[in-house]
Amino acid sequence: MKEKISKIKQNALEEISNIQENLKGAELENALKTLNEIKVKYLGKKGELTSVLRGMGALAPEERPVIGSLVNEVREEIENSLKEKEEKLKEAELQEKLEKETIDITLPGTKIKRGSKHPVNRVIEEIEDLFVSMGYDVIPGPELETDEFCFERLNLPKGHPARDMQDSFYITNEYLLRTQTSAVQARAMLANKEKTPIRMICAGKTYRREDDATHSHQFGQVEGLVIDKKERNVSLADLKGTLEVFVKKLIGKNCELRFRPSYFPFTEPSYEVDVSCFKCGGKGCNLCKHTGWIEVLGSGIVHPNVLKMNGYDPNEYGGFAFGTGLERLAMFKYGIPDMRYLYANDVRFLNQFDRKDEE
Ligand code: 2NM
Repeated sequence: MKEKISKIKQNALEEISNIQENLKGAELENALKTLNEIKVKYLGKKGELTSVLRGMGALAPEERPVIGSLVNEVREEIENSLKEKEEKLKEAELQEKLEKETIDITLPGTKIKRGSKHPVNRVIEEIEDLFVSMGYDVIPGPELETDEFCFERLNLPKGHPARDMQDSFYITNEYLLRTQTSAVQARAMLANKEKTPIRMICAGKTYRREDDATHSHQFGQVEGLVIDKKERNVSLADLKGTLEVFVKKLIGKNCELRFRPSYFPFTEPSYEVDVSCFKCGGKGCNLCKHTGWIEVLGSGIVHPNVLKMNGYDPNEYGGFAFGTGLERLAMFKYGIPDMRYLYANDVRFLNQFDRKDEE
């Protein structure tokens, strides 16, 4: 019996070592196949070593454990030898692959298509960067607002024409889509509880019930607010200087600003701000309707009622505010002739605003 087992071992190991290692292609494949056949021949269910175990019943009881452990030893040796050979053959297989599969790195790559930032979002980011550089905070707020923050606390009491149901998207009697981002400023003032200074801007989507060639039911707004103690003298001069920096950064260094008296419910006095026409330089053209000026901003000194209603004593605190529409700024900045391009989501339009200037 022992002899038979040692013969099996000798044969198996010999057959395994007979398999060459530096093979290629079909020969390599055949060698792997042969290796598997050897495994089945000796170690398989009907294999030679297995049949020795089966025949153990005929042995004397005291011989069984001796033969059993010998068979196990031999099985382990054959398994190890198989494994070693298999690793060598696999290694040869990999080597062959590496030699065959060369990559030509001089071929042109596949270009990955990337999206582009929407021009309105570009304008928002430019404005936010500018104001952050002047010490302002960028404050977000909800698009679904309450009547209280959108109107009441901004000095637009019930019955004011701006609150007309025809002009706003009311969800319930209390909730509506914000018609202006100033609602966020009211929230910020109330949350700060007379802490100063407040220097903030808020940019985002606003909604009104109108839709024609120059109005969309959804539009972008940015508004700014500065509040400080009275003795720090935040004045119209500061408002003027701030808006000059703002407009010159967005529209061009060489433009001039003009402040015209106007009316807003949340500021007193109020001003509309015009910029000298950047198309004709102020001579008069179709863009400025032959006036030489283009309206770009609304602004003013924060109304005492607004301060009072949002937790700041108007005898002790004061400041300025301003606001503007983002679509018009984007149109001016990029020379976009029709506002509707901004909403059409036509990739031929949007692709023109790729990220080249950011890289
Ligand atoms: C504008 C024009 C003038 C404004 C006022 C306020 C606040 F919070 F102080 F009441 N925020 N924004 C304001 C003032 C906005 O947009 C044309």
